[in-house]
Amino acid sequence: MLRPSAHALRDRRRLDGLWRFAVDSDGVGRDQEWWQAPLPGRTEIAVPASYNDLFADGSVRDHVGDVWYQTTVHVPAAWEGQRIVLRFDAATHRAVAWVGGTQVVEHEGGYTPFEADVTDVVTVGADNRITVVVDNRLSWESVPPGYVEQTPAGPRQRYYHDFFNYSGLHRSVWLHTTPPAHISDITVVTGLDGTTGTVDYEIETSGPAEGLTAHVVLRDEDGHEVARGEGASGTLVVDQVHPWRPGEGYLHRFEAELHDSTGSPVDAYSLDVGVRSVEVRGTEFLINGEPFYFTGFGMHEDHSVRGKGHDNASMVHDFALLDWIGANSLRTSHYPYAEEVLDHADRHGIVVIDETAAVGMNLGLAGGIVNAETKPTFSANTIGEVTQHAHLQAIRELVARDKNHPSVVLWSVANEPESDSAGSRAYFEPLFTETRRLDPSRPVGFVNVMFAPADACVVSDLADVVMVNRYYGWYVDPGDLANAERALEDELTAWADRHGKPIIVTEYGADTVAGLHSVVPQPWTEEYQVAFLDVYHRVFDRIPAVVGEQVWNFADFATASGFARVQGNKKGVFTRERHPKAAAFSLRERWRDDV
Ligand code: GCB
Repeated sequence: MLRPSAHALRDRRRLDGLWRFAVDSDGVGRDQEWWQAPLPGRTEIAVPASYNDLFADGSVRDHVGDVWYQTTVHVPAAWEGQRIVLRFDAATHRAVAWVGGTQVVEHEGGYTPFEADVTDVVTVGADNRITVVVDNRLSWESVPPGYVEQTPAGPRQRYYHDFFNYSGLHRSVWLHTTPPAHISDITVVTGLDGTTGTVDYEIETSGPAEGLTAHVVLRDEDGHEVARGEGASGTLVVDQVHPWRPGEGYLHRFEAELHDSTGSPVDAYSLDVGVRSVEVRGTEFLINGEPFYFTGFGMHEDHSVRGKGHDNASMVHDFALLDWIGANSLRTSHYPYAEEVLDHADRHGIVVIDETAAVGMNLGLAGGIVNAETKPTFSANTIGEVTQHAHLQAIRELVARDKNHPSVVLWSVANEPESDSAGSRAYFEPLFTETRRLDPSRPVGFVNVMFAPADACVVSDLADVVMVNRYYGWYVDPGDLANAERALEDELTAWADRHGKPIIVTEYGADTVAGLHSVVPQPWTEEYQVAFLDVYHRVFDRIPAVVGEQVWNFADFATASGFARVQGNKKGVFTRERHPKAAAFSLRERWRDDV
């Protein structure tokens, strides 16, 4: 599915702004067919944004179930004869949309785009009403999983992951056109051999595309043509190529056109392409054939007021802070981020570990802490076959969306699932196979939890890279950094010895309330966070198989309520407002050569 584009043959309208909004507290909107008329009430909402924190109302923040969005859009008369598409960049966690009285699409999964061909449904040259219902419930069949508990005070959403269940239309909504015969998908896979770059491409077309031929041109950043080709697939070869590399997001422009038999273009689509290679060799992670060491963070799409709503100003600022601190990478913990984030990473040479929304698949853990759960994680009544299908679909949609981003170097199929049981192996094996089938060009991994060390984990051998989250000195031996250092070194050494793969420590961190201090490092103080990270860094520097360090977390973030959370998770190196804690300065010294 290609993103909306605007040029002589295509057009697009972003439908962001203020929409009508109704919280369906009684769950009656579907029966009463709320899409048939203006929504009840006079509430307005900003799109994109999570709805939870926009109103000074706890019942909206913690609402479980449907909310409704509605807007009216004028479809230009000039769009007559074009294929008209309604697209949602994301709706968390599932949605149904109508144009006027006609249902046009439904979608499951909160962080990937979906669209509907509405050519025959919209009235061109007139106003059209669009209504969307968004359901935020998590179940054993959703990714991520959860369940709704009926309590005496009403339904409560329970889940096992450690971030707030922000919901709604988090990203842009679009109405756009393509010609009837059009380019429907493009896949590029790049390679680099010495100074020669290759771009394998494949173009899919839809509609009455008979007799049409595809023509492609590759241009460098100055607009000079460096290669051209003809046909729906092929390989472009570029001598003396300027590669994409970490820290320098050099991009080529791949321009595809469909021509009719007279040679006139009937459709065109362009993509930014970074020519680079990725390979795991022994315990090394190679980008362009050179060993790469990841520095950076597990992040969250999380800001005050707008929650998980994408916003370019905040994104630019977050990337400026990554640059300031010397981070060269990030993990999209724990769900696919807005595509704008990947575009930005592409352009700025930030390396991305791209993760699905499969988090909280471990009933022994809840909200980051050990959970006295008696239910098994993988079973017919909890995470089972239906979840696995949803998970496979989530992987397909993630790879389809992000396959062309040079910044993405590694797929993460899940964060901290149970991985030491026969059930976990049976659950995960098909997911790895499918990810590799969809994209043989990138390594695949998952993020291992502390309960499944090197000799107990039965999933890690399926992965190309070992990714581990560890909290010695926090959840284990809190306050005791001397023992934490020993235990961490022992464990990482065991991983290196047993698996012989590159190790990326994708989480390590300590909750820190900005402004709390102590002379002797004590948990929750800024001094402790600095000392804690120092211990980990000493250990990483002693183990050659460790090829990456991503601190948990970039910034403080909202979570469900819990006695171990102080208005959210405080492991940020920046506060939620993006003010630096002391650790930000010590990381900057470690990660930047010039400080
Ligand atoms: C983890 C999880 C992350 C939590 C973190 C914590 O292992 O992957 O989502 O937020 O621990 O702070 O507990």
